[in-house]
Amino acid sequence: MSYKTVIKGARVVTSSGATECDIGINNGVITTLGLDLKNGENIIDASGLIALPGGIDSHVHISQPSGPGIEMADDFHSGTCSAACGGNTTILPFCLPEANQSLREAVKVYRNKALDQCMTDVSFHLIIKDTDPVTLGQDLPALIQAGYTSFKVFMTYAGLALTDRQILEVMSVAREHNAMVMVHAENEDAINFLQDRAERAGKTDPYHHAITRPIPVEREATHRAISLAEIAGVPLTIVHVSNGEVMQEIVRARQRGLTVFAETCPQYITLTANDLDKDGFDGAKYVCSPPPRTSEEWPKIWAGIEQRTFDLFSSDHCPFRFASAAGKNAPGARSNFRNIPNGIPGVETRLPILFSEGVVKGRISLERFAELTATNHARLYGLYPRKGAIMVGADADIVLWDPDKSKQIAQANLHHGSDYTPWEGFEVKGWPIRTMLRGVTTMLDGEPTGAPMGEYLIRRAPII
Ligand code: DUC
Ligand code: ZN
Ligand code: ZN
Repeated sequence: MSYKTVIKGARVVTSSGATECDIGINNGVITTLGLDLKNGENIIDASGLIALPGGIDSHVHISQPSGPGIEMADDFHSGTCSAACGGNTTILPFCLPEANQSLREAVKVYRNKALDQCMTDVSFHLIIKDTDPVTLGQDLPALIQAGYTSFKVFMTYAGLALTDRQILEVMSVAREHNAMVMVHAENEDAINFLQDRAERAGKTDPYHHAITRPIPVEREATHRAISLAEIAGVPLTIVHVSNGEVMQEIVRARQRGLTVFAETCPQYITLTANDLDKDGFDGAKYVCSPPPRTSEEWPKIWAGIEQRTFDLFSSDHCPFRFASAAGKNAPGARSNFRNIPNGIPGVETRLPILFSEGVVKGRISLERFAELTATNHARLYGLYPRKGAIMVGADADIVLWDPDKSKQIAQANLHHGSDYTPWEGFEVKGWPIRTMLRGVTTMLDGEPTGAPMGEYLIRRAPII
Protein backbone atom coordinates (compact mmCIF):
# COMPACT_ATOMS: atom_id res chain seq x y z
CA MET A 1 0.00 0.00 0.00
CA SER A 2 1.29 3.49 -0.78
CA TYR A 3 0.05 6.78 0.57
CA LYS A 4 -0.06 10.39 -0.44
CA THR A 5 0.79 11.30 3.15
CA VAL A 6 1.86 9.38 6.23
CA ILE A 7 1.85 10.97 9.69
CA LYS A 8 4.34 9.03 11.78
CA GLY A 9 4.74 8.50 15.46
CA ALA A 10 2.03 10.71 16.99
CA ARG A 11 -0.11 9.74 19.92
CA VAL A 12 -3.36 9.44 17.96
CA VAL A 13 -6.68 10.14 19.62
CA THR A 14 -8.94 7.77 17.69
CA SER A 15 -12.65 7.21 18.21
CA SER A 16 -11.79 4.18 20.33
CA GLY A 17 -9.04 5.66 22.48
CA ALA A 18 -5.58 7.16 22.33
CA THR A 19 -2.80 5.02 20.87
CA GLU A 20 0.58 5.43 19.20
CA CYS A 21 0.29 4.64 15.47
CA ASP A 22 0.83 6.02 11.99
CA ILE A 23 -1.91 7.56 9.87
CA GLY A 24 -2.07 6.83 6.15
CA ILE A 25 -3.91 9.34 3.95
CA ASN A 26 -5.03 9.09 0.33
CA ASN A 27 -7.36 11.41 -1.58
CA GLY A 28 -8.00 13.48 1.52
CA VAL A 29 -9.31 10.50 3.48
CA ILE A 30 -7.79 8.43 6.30
CA THR A 31 -7.23 5.03 4.73
CA THR A 32 -5.05 3.30 7.33
CA LEU A 33 -4.29 3.50 11.02
CA GLY A 34 -1.39 1.14 11.63
CA LEU A 35 2.14 0.53 12.74
CA ASP A 36 5.21 1.29 10.70
CA LEU A 37 3.44 2.53 7.55
CA LYS A 38 5.78 2.95 4.59
CA ASN A 39 5.56 4.32 1.06
CA GLY A 40 4.32 7.79 1.86
CA GLU A 41 4.89 10.43 -0.81
CA ASN A 42 4.98 12.93 2.08
CA ILE A 43 6.13 11.78 5.49
CA ILE A 44 5.31 13.95 8.47
CA ASP A 45 7.36 13.17 11.56
CA ALA A 46 5.00 13.72 14.48
CA SER A 47 6.90 12.04 17.26
CA GLY A 48 6.24 13.74 20.58
CA LEU A 49 3.03 15.27 19.20
CA ILE A 50 -0.63 14.44 19.72
CA ALA A 51 -2.92 13.93 16.71
CA LEU A 52 -6.46 15.06 17.45
CA PRO A 53 -9.50 15.30 15.17
CA GLY A 54 -9.70 18.72 13.53
CA GLY A 55 -11.73 21.04 15.72
CA ILE A 56 -15.32 21.63 14.71
CA ASP A 57 -16.57 24.93 16.08
CA SER A 58 -20.32 24.66 15.75
CA HIS A 59 -21.06 28.11 17.15
CA VAL A 60 -19.51 31.03 15.31
CA HIS A 61 -20.82 34.24 13.78
CA ILE A 62 -19.18 35.56 10.63
CA SER A 63 -20.33 38.48 8.46
CA GLN A 64 -23.67 38.43 10.24
CA PRO A 65 -25.88 41.52 9.80
CA SER A 66 -25.66 43.29 13.17
CA GLY A 67 -27.71 46.47 12.83
CA PRO A 68 -27.29 49.78 11.00
CA GLY A 69 -23.66 50.89 10.83
CA ILE A 70 -22.38 47.85 12.73
CA GLU A 71 -20.02 45.42 11.06
CA MET A 72 -18.59 42.13 12.23
CA ALA A 73 -14.82 42.07 12.34
CA ASP A 74 -14.42 38.85 10.36
CA ASP A 75 -15.29 37.90 6.83
CA PHE A 76 -15.09 34.26 5.79
CA HIS A 77 -11.41 34.51 4.92
CA SER A 78 -10.15 36.08 8.15
CA GLY A 79 -12.58 34.07 10.28
CA THR A 80 -11.51 30.75 8.81
CA CYS A 81 -7.77 31.67 8.86
CA SER A 82 -8.23 32.33 12.55
CA ALA A 83 -10.16 29.08 12.97
CA ALA A 84 -7.47 27.03 11.17
CA CYS A 85 -4.72 28.64 13.25
CA GLY A 86 -6.65 27.64 16.36
CA GLY A 87 -6.79 23.98 15.28
CA ASN A 88 -10.16 23.89 13.52
CA THR A 89 -11.07 22.26 10.23
CA THR A 90 -14.82 22.93 10.14
CA ILE A 91 -16.93 25.83 11.36
CA LEU A 92 -20.69 26.22 11.50
CA PRO A 93 -21.65 29.91 11.40
CA PHE A 94 -25.22 31.18 11.57
CA CYS A 95 -27.19 32.44 8.59
CA LEU A 96 -29.41 35.37 9.63
CA PRO A 97 -31.85 36.78 7.07
CA GLU A 98 -31.95 40.58 6.79
CA ALA A 99 -35.30 42.40 7.13
CA ASN A 100 -37.68 41.31 4.38
CA GLN A 101 -35.26 38.68 3.12
CA SER A 102 -36.41 35.08 2.81
CA LEU A 103 -34.46 32.30 4.43
CA ARG A 104 -33.62 30.85 1.02
CA GLU A 105 -32.35 34.20 -0.24
CA ALA A 106 -30.26 34.64 2.92
CA VAL A 107 -28.64 31.23 2.42
CA LYS A 108 -27.69 32.17 -1.15
CA VAL A 109 -26.12 35.43 0.01
CA TYR A 110 -24.12 33.67 2.75
CA ARG A 111 -22.93 30.96 0.41
CA ASN A 112 -21.66 33.60 -1.99
CA LYS A 113 -19.87 35.40 0.83
CA ALA A 114 -18.12 32.16 1.79
CA LEU A 115 -17.36 30.92 -1.72
CA ASP A 116 -13.63 30.40 -2.35
CA GLN A 117 -12.75 32.27 0.85
CA CYS A 118 -12.52 29.53 3.45
CA MET A 119 -9.54 27.85 5.07
CA THR A 120 -11.90 25.39 6.80
CA ASP A 121 -14.94 23.48 5.64
CA VAL A 122 -18.18 25.31 6.34
CA SER A 123 -21.91 24.81 6.72
CA PHE A 124 -24.57 27.14 8.15
CA HIS A 125 -27.13 26.86 10.90
CA LEU A 126 -30.23 28.88 10.04
CA ILE A 127 -31.62 31.55 12.38
CA ILE A 128 -35.41 31.47 12.36
CA LYS A 129 -36.82 34.94 12.98
CA ASP A 130 -39.94 34.76 10.78
CA THR A 131 -42.56 32.09 11.23
CA ASP A 132 -44.91 32.91 8.36
CA PRO A 133 -46.41 29.99 6.39
CA VAL A 134 -43.93 30.29 3.51
CA THR A 135 -40.90 30.21 5.83
CA LEU A 136 -42.11 27.32 7.97
CA GLY A 137 -44.18 25.46 5.39
CA GLN A 138 -41.92 25.70 2.35
CA ASP A 139 -38.51 27.30 2.81
CA LEU A 140 -37.45 25.57 6.00
CA PRO A 141 -38.46 22.03 4.93
CA ALA A 142 -36.71 22.56 1.58
CA LEU A 143 -33.57 23.83 3.28
CA ILE A 144 -33.52 20.94 5.76
CA GLN A 145 -33.78 18.61 2.76
CA ALA A 146 -30.85 20.46 1.18
CA GLY A 147 -28.63 19.81 4.23
CA TYR A 148 -29.36 22.66 6.67
CA THR A 149 -30.37 20.33 9.46
CA SER A 150 -30.09 22.68 12.42
CA PHE A 151 -31.52 26.07 13.31
CA LYS A 152 -31.43 28.54 16.16
CA VAL A 153 -34.29 30.37 17.81
CA PHE A 154 -33.89 33.36 20.11
CA MET A 155 -35.89 34.11 23.24
CA THR A 156 -34.32 37.57 23.48
CA TYR A 157 -33.48 40.60 21.26
CA ALA A 158 -36.05 42.84 19.61
CA GLY A 159 -36.70 41.62 16.09
CA LEU A 160 -35.32 38.17 16.80
CA ALA A 161 -37.14 36.90 19.90
CA LEU A 162 -39.94 34.48 19.13
CA THR A 163 -43.06 33.97 21.22
CA ASP A 164 -43.64 30.60 22.87
CA ARG A 165 -46.23 29.78 20.19
CA GLN A 166 -43.72 30.60 17.43
CA ILE A 167 -41.05 28.46 19.08
CA LEU A 168 -43.51 25.57 19.21
CA GLU A 169 -44.26 26.01 15.49
CA VAL A 170 -40.54 25.96 14.66
CA MET A 171 -40.02 22.91 16.86
CA SER A 172 -42.80 21.11 15.13
CA VAL A 173 -41.07 21.59 11.74
CA ALA A 174 -37.90 20.17 13.32
CA ARG A 175 -39.86 17.18 14.56
CA GLU A 176 -41.47 16.50 11.21
CA HIS A 177 -38.23 16.82 9.21
CA ASN A 178 -35.65 15.50 11.67
CA ALA A 179 -33.68 18.63 12.43
CA MET A 180 -32.03 20.07 15.55
CA VAL A 181 -33.36 23.17 17.30
CA MET A 182 -30.79 25.30 19.12
CA VAL A 183 -32.07 27.81 21.66
CA HIS A 184 -30.67 31.10 22.93
CA ALA A 185 -32.39 31.07 26.31
CA GLU A 186 -32.79 34.48 27.96
CA ASN A 187 -36.11 36.09 28.96
CA GLU A 188 -36.56 39.22 26.81
CA ASP A 189 -39.25 40.90 28.94
CA ALA A 190 -37.26 40.42 32.14
CA ILE A 191 -34.14 41.88 30.51
CA ASN A 192 -36.05 44.90 29.23
CA PHE A 193 -37.58 45.47 32.65
CA LEU A 194 -34.15 45.38 34.31
CA GLN A 195 -32.52 47.51 31.61
CA ASP A 196 -35.21 50.20 31.86
CA ARG A 197 -34.77 50.26 35.63
CA ALA A 198 -30.96 50.49 35.34
CA GLU A 199 -31.28 53.26 32.79
CA ARG A 200 -33.59 55.29 35.05
CA ALA A 201 -30.97 54.98 37.81
CA GLY A 202 -28.23 56.17 35.44
CA LYS A 203 -26.51 52.76 35.49
CA THR A 204 -25.56 52.58 31.85
CA ASP A 205 -21.89 51.47 31.89
CA PRO A 206 -20.82 48.14 30.30
CA TYR A 207 -20.92 46.35 33.68
CA HIS A 208 -24.69 46.82 33.77
CA HIS A 209 -25.00 44.70 30.65
CA ALA A 210 -24.16 41.79 32.95
CA ILE A 211 -26.25 43.03 35.87
CA THR A 212 -29.39 43.32 33.73
CA ARG A 213 -29.06 39.76 32.40
CA PRO A 214 -28.78 37.86 35.72
CA ILE A 215 -28.87 34.09 36.09
CA PRO A 216 -32.67 33.78 36.65
CA VAL A 217 -33.22 35.37 33.22
CA GLU A 218 -31.30 32.49 31.64
CA ARG A 219 -32.61 29.82 34.02
CA GLU A 220 -36.27 30.68 33.44
CA ALA A 221 -35.90 30.75 29.67
CA THR A 222 -34.01 27.46 29.70
CA HIS A 223 -36.76 25.84 31.75
CA ARG A 224 -39.36 27.22 29.34
CA ALA A 225 -37.46 26.15 26.22
CA ILE A 226 -37.15 22.63 27.62
CA SER A 227 -40.86 22.56 28.48
CA LEU A 228 -41.74 23.73 24.97
CA ALA A 229 -39.54 21.00 23.49
CA GLU A 230 -41.26 18.48 25.74
CA ILE A 231 -44.67 19.69 24.53
CA ALA A 232 -43.58 19.65 20.87
CA GLY A 233 -41.86 16.28 21.32
CA VAL A 234 -38.41 17.22 20.04
CA PRO A 235 -34.82 17.03 21.24
CA LEU A 236 -33.13 20.40 21.62
CA THR A 237 -29.75 21.98 22.22
CA ILE A 238 -29.31 24.76 24.75
CA VAL A 239 -26.40 26.86 23.53
CA HIS A 240 -23.92 28.99 25.49
CA VAL A 241 -24.86 27.84 29.02
CA SER A 242 -23.16 30.15 31.52
CA ASN A 243 -23.96 28.86 35.01
CA GLY A 244 -24.81 26.04 37.41
CA GLU A 245 -28.52 26.79 37.83
CA VAL A 246 -29.11 26.38 34.10
CA MET A 247 -27.15 23.12 34.22
CA GLN A 248 -29.53 21.90 36.92
CA GLU A 249 -32.50 22.55 34.61
CA ILE A 250 -30.81 20.43 31.96
CA VAL A 251 -29.99 17.62 34.37
CA ARG A 252 -33.57 17.60 35.71
CA ALA A 253 -34.97 17.45 32.18
CA ARG A 254 -32.77 14.47 31.36
CA GLN A 255 -33.93 12.78 34.57
CA ARG A 256 -37.49 13.18 33.25
CA GLY A 257 -36.38 11.31 30.14
CA LEU A 258 -36.06 14.27 27.78
CA THR A 259 -33.32 14.55 25.19
CA VAL A 260 -31.52 17.82 25.86
CA PHE A 261 -28.03 18.65 24.62
CA ALA A 262 -25.96 21.43 26.11
CA GLU A 263 -23.12 23.67 25.02
CA THR A 264 -20.75 25.86 27.00
CA CYS A 265 -17.91 28.16 25.96
CA PRO A 266 -14.46 29.32 27.20
CA GLN A 267 -15.82 32.62 28.55
CA TYR A 268 -17.83 30.79 31.20
CA ILE A 269 -14.76 29.13 32.74
CA THR A 270 -12.30 32.02 32.43
CA LEU A 271 -14.07 35.42 32.50
CA THR A 272 -16.36 37.12 35.02
CA ALA A 273 -18.83 40.00 35.08
CA ASN A 274 -16.04 42.05 36.73
CA ASP A 275 -14.24 42.05 33.39
CA LEU A 276 -17.11 44.21 32.11
CA ASP A 277 -16.25 46.66 34.89
CA LYS A 278 -12.70 47.32 33.63
CA ASP A 279 -11.36 50.87 33.59
CA GLY A 280 -12.82 53.38 31.24
CA PHE A 281 -14.76 51.72 28.47
CA ASP A 282 -12.56 48.59 28.27
CA GLY A 283 -15.37 46.51 29.81
CA ALA A 284 -17.14 46.73 26.45
CA LYS A 285 -14.58 44.25 25.11
CA TYR A 286 -16.26 41.55 27.24
CA VAL A 287 -19.91 42.34 26.49
CA CYS A 288 -21.57 39.14 25.32
CA SER A 289 -24.80 37.29 26.08
CA PRO A 290 -25.30 35.45 28.30
CA PRO A 291 -22.68 37.44 30.20
CA PRO A 292 -19.78 35.89 32.09
CA ARG A 293 -20.83 35.33 35.74
CA THR A 294 -18.69 35.02 38.91
CA SER A 295 -15.73 32.71 39.39
CA GLU A 296 -18.01 30.66 41.67
CA GLU A 297 -19.69 29.36 38.53
CA TRP A 298 -16.43 28.10 37.00
CA PRO A 299 -16.12 24.88 39.06
CA LYS A 300 -19.77 24.12 38.35
CA ILE A 301 -19.21 24.47 34.62
CA TRP A 302 -16.07 22.33 34.92
CA ALA A 303 -18.06 19.64 36.73
CA GLY A 304 -20.54 19.70 33.84
CA ILE A 305 -17.70 19.41 31.32
CA GLU A 306 -16.22 16.48 33.23
CA GLN A 307 -19.48 14.70 34.00
CA ARG A 308 -21.12 15.08 30.58
CA THR A 309 -23.79 17.65 31.38
CA PHE A 310 -22.12 19.38 28.45
CA ASP A 311 -21.92 17.78 25.03
CA LEU A 312 -20.36 20.69 23.19
CA PHE A 313 -17.60 23.19 23.87
CA SER A 314 -17.83 25.98 21.29
CA SER A 315 -16.43 29.48 21.02
CA ASP A 316 -19.50 31.63 20.25
CA HIS A 317 -17.01 33.65 18.21
CA CYS A 318 -18.85 36.90 17.51
CA PRO A 319 -16.12 39.42 16.73
CA PHE A 320 -16.29 43.21 16.71
CA ARG A 321 -13.48 45.72 16.61
CA PHE A 322 -13.03 47.75 19.79
CA ALA A 323 -11.60 50.94 18.24
CA SER A 324 -14.33 51.29 15.68
CA ALA A 325 -17.65 53.08 15.39
CA ALA A 326 -18.79 49.95 13.51
CA GLY A 327 -17.88 47.87 16.57
CA LYS A 328 -17.74 48.27 20.33
CA ASN A 329 -17.44 52.06 19.99
CA ALA A 330 -20.74 52.32 18.14
CA PRO A 331 -22.64 55.61 18.39
CA GLY A 332 -24.13 55.87 21.89
CA ALA A 333 -22.23 52.85 23.22
CA ARG A 334 -20.13 54.83 25.70
CA SER A 335 -23.21 56.43 27.21
CA ASN A 336 -25.39 53.29 27.28
CA PHE A 337 -24.42 49.61 27.25
CA ARG A 338 -27.58 48.87 25.24
CA ASN A 339 -25.78 50.26 22.19
CA ILE A 340 -22.69 48.05 22.54
CA PRO A 341 -22.64 45.25 19.94
CA ASN A 342 -22.91 41.91 21.70
CA GLY A 343 -20.17 39.34 21.29
CA ILE A 344 -16.50 38.48 21.70
CA PRO A 345 -13.90 36.89 19.43
CA GLY A 346 -12.65 33.39 20.30
CA VAL A 347 -12.50 30.93 17.41
CA GLU A 348 -8.68 30.76 17.60
CA THR A 349 -8.40 30.46 21.38
CA ARG A 350 -11.21 27.97 22.19
CA LEU A 351 -9.11 24.82 21.75
CA PRO A 352 -5.87 25.98 23.42
CA ILE A 353 -7.85 27.19 26.46
CA LEU A 354 -9.68 23.86 26.87
CA PHE A 355 -6.53 21.83 26.16
CA SER A 356 -4.50 23.76 28.72
CA GLU A 357 -7.14 24.19 31.43
CA GLY A 358 -8.76 20.81 30.80
CA VAL A 359 -6.28 18.23 29.51
CA VAL A 360 -2.98 19.60 30.83
CA LYS A 361 -4.46 20.36 34.27
CA GLY A 362 -5.83 16.80 34.43
CA ARG A 363 -9.55 17.66 34.44
CA ILE A 364 -10.43 15.82 31.22
CA SER A 365 -8.90 13.10 29.08
CA LEU A 366 -7.75 13.54 25.50
CA GLU A 367 -10.72 11.41 24.41
CA ARG A 368 -13.16 13.69 26.22
CA PHE A 369 -11.42 16.71 24.65
CA ALA A 370 -12.00 15.18 21.20
CA GLU A 371 -15.69 14.57 21.95
CA LEU A 372 -16.28 18.08 23.27
CA THR A 373 -14.46 19.85 20.46
CA ALA A 374 -15.15 17.69 17.39
CA THR A 375 -16.97 14.35 17.63
CA ASN A 376 -20.16 15.54 19.34
CA HIS A 377 -20.42 18.55 17.02
CA ALA A 378 -20.24 16.20 14.03
CA ARG A 379 -22.84 13.85 15.47
CA LEU A 380 -25.38 16.46 16.53
CA TYR A 381 -25.09 18.52 13.39
CA GLY A 382 -25.12 15.76 10.80
CA LEU A 383 -21.46 15.54 9.80
CA TYR A 384 -20.51 12.22 11.38
CA PRO A 385 -18.79 9.91 10.35
CA ARG A 386 -17.20 12.00 7.61
CA LYS A 387 -16.06 14.52 10.22
CA GLY A 388 -15.29 14.55 13.93
CA ALA A 389 -13.04 11.54 14.49
CA ILE A 390 -9.74 10.07 13.39
CA MET A 391 -10.88 6.79 11.86
CA VAL A 392 -10.57 4.91 8.61
CA GLY A 393 -12.91 6.36 6.00
CA ALA A 394 -13.20 9.81 7.62
CA ASP A 395 -11.84 12.98 6.07
CA ALA A 396 -8.20 13.49 7.02
CA ASP A 397 -9.00 16.50 9.22
CA ILE A 398 -6.19 16.18 11.73
CA VAL A 399 -4.48 18.59 14.07
CA LEU A 400 -1.04 17.99 15.52
CA TRP A 401 -0.63 19.41 19.00
CA ASP A 402 2.60 20.11 20.87
CA PRO A 403 1.52 19.35 24.44
CA ASP A 404 4.61 21.03 25.90
CA LYS A 405 4.46 24.35 24.08
CA SER A 406 3.74 27.16 26.54
CA LYS A 407 2.37 30.42 25.28
CA GLN A 408 0.75 33.62 26.41
CA ILE A 409 -2.32 34.40 24.32
CA ALA A 410 -1.68 37.71 22.56
CA GLN A 411 -3.66 39.72 20.04
CA ALA A 412 -0.41 40.26 18.11
CA ASN A 413 -0.28 36.54 17.25
CA LEU A 414 -3.95 35.96 16.38
CA HIS A 415 -5.52 36.05 12.94
CA HIS A 416 -9.09 37.21 13.57
CA GLY A 417 -10.35 40.58 12.37
CA SER A 418 -10.90 41.91 15.88
CA ASP A 419 -8.37 44.35 17.29
CA TYR A 420 -8.27 42.66 20.71
CA THR A 421 -8.66 39.34 22.48
CA PRO A 422 -10.46 38.96 25.83
CA TRP A 423 -7.65 36.53 26.80
CA GLU A 424 -4.66 38.89 26.35
CA GLY A 425 -1.84 37.53 28.54
CA PHE A 426 -3.67 34.28 29.44
CA GLU A 427 -1.07 31.53 29.92
CA VAL A 428 -1.64 28.21 28.17
CA LYS A 429 0.32 25.00 27.83
CA GLY A 430 -0.27 23.00 24.65
CA TRP A 431 -0.77 24.54 21.22
CA PRO A 432 -1.77 23.23 17.77
CA ILE A 433 1.23 23.42 15.45
CA ARG A 434 -0.19 21.89 12.25
CA THR A 435 -3.78 21.81 10.99
CA MET A 436 -4.66 19.50 8.10
CA LEU A 437 -7.90 19.74 6.17
CA ARG A 438 -8.62 16.67 4.05
CA GLY A 439 -4.91 15.84 4.16
CA VAL A 440 -3.69 19.30 3.16
CA THR A 441 -1.85 21.54 5.63
CA THR A 442 -3.81 24.74 6.24
CA MET A 443 -1.77 25.97 9.21
CA LEU A 444 1.87 25.37 10.06
CA ASP A 445 3.67 26.76 13.11
CA GLY A 446 1.01 29.32 13.80
CA GLU A 447 0.48 30.69 10.29
CA PRO A 448 -2.11 29.84 7.62
CA THR A 449 -0.70 28.01 4.59
CA GLY A 450 -1.96 27.52 1.04
CA ALA A 451 -4.98 28.83 -0.78
CA PRO A 452 -8.51 28.65 0.63
CA MET A 453 -9.74 25.10 0.00
CA GLY A 454 -12.73 24.98 2.35
CA GLU A 455 -15.75 23.15 0.99
CA TYR A 456 -19.38 23.67 1.60
CA LEU A 457 -20.74 20.71 3.59
CA ILE A 458 -24.17 19.17 3.03
CA ARG A 459 -25.31 17.88 6.40
CA ARG A 460 -27.46 14.89 7.36
CA ALA A 461 -29.93 14.50 10.17
CA PRO A 462 -28.55 14.74 13.71
CA ILE A 463 -27.47 11.53 15.40
CA ILE A 464 -29.42 11.66 18.64
N1 DUC B 1 -25.86 35.09 21.04
C1 DUC B 1 -24.95 34.40 20.46
O1 DUC B 1 -25.13 33.22 20.29
N2 DUC B 1 -23.83 34.98 20.07
C2 DUC B 1 -23.54 36.33 20.23
C3 DUC B 1 -24.58 37.13 20.81
C4 DUC B 1 -25.74 36.37 21.25
O2 DUC B 1 -26.62 36.91 21.84
ZN1 ZN C 1 -27.09 33.24 21.32
ZN1 ZN D 1 -23.57 32.96 19.26
